[in-house]
Amino acid sequence: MTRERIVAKPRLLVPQTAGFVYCPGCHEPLVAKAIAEVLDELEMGDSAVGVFDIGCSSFLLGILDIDSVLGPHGRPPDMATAIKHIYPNNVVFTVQGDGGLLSIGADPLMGALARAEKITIIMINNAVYGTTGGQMAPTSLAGQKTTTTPGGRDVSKHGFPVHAAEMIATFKGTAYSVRCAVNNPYNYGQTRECLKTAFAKQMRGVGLSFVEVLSACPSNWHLSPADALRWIEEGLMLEFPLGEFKNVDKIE
Ligand SMILES: Cc1ncc(C[n+]2csc(CCOP(=O)(O)OP(=O)(O)O)c2C)c(N)n1
Ligand code: SF4
Ligand SMILES: [Mg+2]
Repeated sequence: MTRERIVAKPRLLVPQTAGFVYCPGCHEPLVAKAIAEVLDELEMGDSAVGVFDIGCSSFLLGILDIDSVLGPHGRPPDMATAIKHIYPNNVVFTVQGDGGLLSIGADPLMGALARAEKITIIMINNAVYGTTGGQMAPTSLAGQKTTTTPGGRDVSKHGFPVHAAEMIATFKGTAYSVRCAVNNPYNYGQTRECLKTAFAKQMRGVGLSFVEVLSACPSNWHLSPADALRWIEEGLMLEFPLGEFKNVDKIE
């Protein structure tokens, strides 16, 4: 009987011999795996450049086996812009947290959107500042307890959650804007398809592409990995519905 290998470690993932840096139940490694699989499938591993932000996405530097650089907090869209202008034939993407992209990095994001840069921005929406201990992020839900909102996010004082994928879709220079999740095999597969589309829009020079991924942070949600998985569906997805908010092949 011949045996066919149907599952293997993605080629572009670096073996974590010294231990794994992500917390148990974190979804960011799944996003890394999806990126690695898609780049390999598209044969873009040698030409991809990842620009990672300060935050838990900085761990991707040692996880994805591609050319990559770490930006000052919030600045990856500026760095990706520069890299893309110098190397227009390479696929250039950022991976950033919701804090990094939408609060300290709001200015670089706005600039890249306004200029319609041909880059891909991937945002991990875990509804907190994960790395620094679970402070309120722009995406924290109304009523969500965080270290800076111990009584729960009070929208009359702290404002409302920011819907990045919907907002980015309103920019003329955006070719593609989508919200995904990796909480079950079906959604993981969809995320892979979204990443493929986002990279394709960039390489066809259509415009900026954006992929938001809902991602569990069990450590700062103070939930077990299993309960965190449930809260993705019962909490986050109610505020942040999955779906495509823009998908065009030409910007006119
Ligand atoms: C200029 C600057 N300001 C603040 C910090 C502290 N800091 C590091 S990571 C972080 C927040 C990260 O949250 P997010 O971007 O949501 O990423 P996550 O860790 O949740 O993946 C902050 C405020 C910093 N490193 N540099
Ligand atoms: S702090 Fe949260 S986002 Fe960061 S590695 Fe741990 S679970 Fe993941
Ligand atoms: Mg975050």
